Amino acid sequence: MKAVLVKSLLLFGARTRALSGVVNCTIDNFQSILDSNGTIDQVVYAQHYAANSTFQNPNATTLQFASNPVALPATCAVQVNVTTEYQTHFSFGIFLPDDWNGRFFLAAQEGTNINWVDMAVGLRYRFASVATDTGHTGSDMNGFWYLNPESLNDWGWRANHLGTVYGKLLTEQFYDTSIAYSYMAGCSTGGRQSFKEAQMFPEDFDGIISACPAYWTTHQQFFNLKQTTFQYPSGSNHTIPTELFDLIGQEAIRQCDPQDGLVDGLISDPLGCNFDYHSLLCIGSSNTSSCLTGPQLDTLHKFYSDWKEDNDTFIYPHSLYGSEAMWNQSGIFGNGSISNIGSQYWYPQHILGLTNFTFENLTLDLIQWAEEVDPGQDQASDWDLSPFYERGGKLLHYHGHSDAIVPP
Ligand SMILES: [Ca+2]
Repeated sequence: MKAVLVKSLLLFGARTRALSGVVNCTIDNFQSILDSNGTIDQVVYAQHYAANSTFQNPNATTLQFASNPVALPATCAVQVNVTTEYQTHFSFGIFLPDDWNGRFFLAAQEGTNINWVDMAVGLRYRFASVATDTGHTGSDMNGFWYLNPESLNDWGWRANHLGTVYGKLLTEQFYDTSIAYSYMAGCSTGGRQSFKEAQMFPEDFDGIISACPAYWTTHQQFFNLKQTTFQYPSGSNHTIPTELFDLIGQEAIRQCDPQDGLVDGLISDPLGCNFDYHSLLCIGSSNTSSCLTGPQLDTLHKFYSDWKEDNDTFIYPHSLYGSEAMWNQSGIFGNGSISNIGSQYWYPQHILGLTNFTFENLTLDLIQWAEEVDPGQDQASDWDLSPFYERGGKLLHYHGHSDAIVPP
C-alpha cells in the first residue's frame, strides 16, 4: 500500500514538473531567481522545446563548431551570462527536462563553446544538464581571451565551478526540489576539467568520469610541440613521409597484436610489445615508398620513446604502438613544416606570455618554470583525492592506448 502511494506521488510530481517546465521556462523567471540570490548574472535565452525537437543554438550565427542536438526529450533550455567578481565573464547553458530524474549533470566543455551536444546526452537520461564555455568562445588556441589574467582562471577552473553553483541553484529553484546526486563527465581537456573539479571542489559532484584527461597541462602542451619537431626540417633525410604512417601502423599491428597472447587485430598490451624496427628498414635498392631509411628509423624511434631532457629528466610518456592512425592530425608528428610546429605555439606564446617563443627555446628550465607558473592553475595534478573520497565521491578514469595526442 505504501509503495503504491509513493508511486502515485512520484507520478503526480512528474506531471506537475512537466507543467511548470512549459509555463516557467521564461527569461523573466530565471532572471528573478538569479536576482533574488544576489547575482548580477544575465539570462539571455530561455525556450521550451516539445519532445523530439531539434535544439536551436542561440549562438549559432556567431560561433564556429556550434552543433544542434536532435530528437530532444521535452525540456526547458536556458543560457546565462555570468559576470564574476573579477570582472570576467563566462556563459553556461542548462537543460531542465520536463521529466526530471532528480539529478544534476555537468558536461565538460571540450575545447570550443558551450557543449550543448554532450549536455543533450545527460538530458536524454533525464538529468538537469549544464555546460560552460570556460570564459571564452571559440578554440582555446585562438583569439585574445588570455590577455586578462583572470580569464585564465575562468578557463582553468572557475567557470566550471561557478557554472555548477549557479546551475544547481537554477535547478533546485525551478523544480522546487533538492538535487539528489550530481555528476560530471568529460574527455581530453574535459577530462582535465573533471580531474580539476575532483581535486579543487570535492563537494561539487558525487560522481565524476574523467576520460583521456590532458591533465598535466604544462608538460602536455610542450610535448605536443616536441612531437612536431621530430620531423623538422620538412623533407630532410630523417623526415618520414606522412604517406608511410599507414605502413608503420600496419607493421605495429603485425608485430604487436600476437604478442598480447591473442591474434584479434588489436594491440592490447602496447607497452609489452617488443618491436623490431629492422623489418621496416630499406635494404639495397628497396623502394623507399614501402620502407624506411636508417635516419627515418631513428625518427620513428623518437616517436615511440619517452621524452626525457637533461640528466634523464622525464618530461612525458610516448605515443604507443597502435596510435599511428592519429599521427597525421594537425599539430601531431606531421611533416616537420614550420606551420605544423607553429600550431603548437599558442600555449607558450599566449598562455605563458612568451611572445617571441620558438621551438628552439624549448629547454628543461623553461618546462620547469612553466610548471611553477601554471597560468590559470589549469594543471590538474593535486593527487590528494582524500577529500573527494571521504565525502563519498566516485571517480571513473579511462584512457585509449591509441591516443597519440594525449598518450596514457
Ligand atoms: Ca591482440
